[in-house]
Amino acid sequence: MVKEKIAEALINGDVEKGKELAKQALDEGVSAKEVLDEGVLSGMEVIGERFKNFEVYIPEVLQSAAVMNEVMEVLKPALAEIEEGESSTKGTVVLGTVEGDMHDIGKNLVALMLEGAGFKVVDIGIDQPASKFVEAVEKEKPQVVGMSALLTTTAPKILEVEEALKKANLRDKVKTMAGGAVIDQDFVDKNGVDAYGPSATAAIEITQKLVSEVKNNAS
Ligand code: B1M
Repeated sequence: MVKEKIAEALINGDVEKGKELAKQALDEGVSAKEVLDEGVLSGMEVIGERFKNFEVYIPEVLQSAAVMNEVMEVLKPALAEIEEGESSTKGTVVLGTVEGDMHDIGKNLVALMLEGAGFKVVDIGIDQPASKFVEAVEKEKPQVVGMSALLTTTAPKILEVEEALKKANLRDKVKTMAGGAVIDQDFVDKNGVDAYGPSATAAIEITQKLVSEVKNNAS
């Protein structure tokens, strides 16, 4: 019940209610993951649908995103605890939203979950051209490069990152992962990306696997 109410608060853009309910849920023993999946993300799904159908507009979407960020602040310590317990292999991930794309809610969630799981996340931000991904890889020497894209028009930018990494002779030193509303398994299979991240929680296990592969190749 409290999870549905959190989704409702998110849909209504009610920050205070969202925070209060998230605290209540944790106090009642609801897991942070359940609050995330069945409260926050299901609320965001409804907003996404309404945005698509022109039932709500940019200000409402941003208000819901603000509720989501505040609720995530409440959940953060509990999420970090869960994930730390589950993680074993650590590594570095360079993460960004590709050029032309301003969406960062999903990327931030991925960063939060990966950090909680013990990975070092170098978040290069939104609207990042391929050259910035390359620079970050040269500087940070990550095992994984994560790319987020939410628009049909920006998904091809993922290929530009792949090409730029090849040109800089870095592609065989890293594994790549892509996610976001317009990305699916078929897209990554056809475009030479190493892995598809369907969700922030799935991204943890996938990153774990990719880091292990890179470390095994190096040894
Ligand atoms: Co935008 N937008 N938006 N938008 N927006 C979508 C993506 C859209 C699908 C809505 C729709 O029409 N149905 C549509 C894209 C259509 C398309 O191209 N196929 C769209 C559009 C058209 C636009 C604009 C062009 C609208 C306009 O101005 N006319 C414009 C573009 C701006 C730009 O980027 N250049 C725009 C603007 C905006 C806002 C600014 C209002 C806002 C973004 C705010 C922000 O991010 N700070 C916004 C939002 C919020 C959305 C929707 C409603 C929600 C996206 C979101 O945050 N979801 C979205 C509709 C939708 O996705 N159904 C929509 C919640 C988030 C937790 O999910 O990002 O999918 P998501 O991330 C998930 C997974 O995908 C995964 O993990 C996350 C958590 O589980 N994941 C990864 C994501 N990245 C990953 C990376 C990984 C692994 C997993 O590894 C690296």
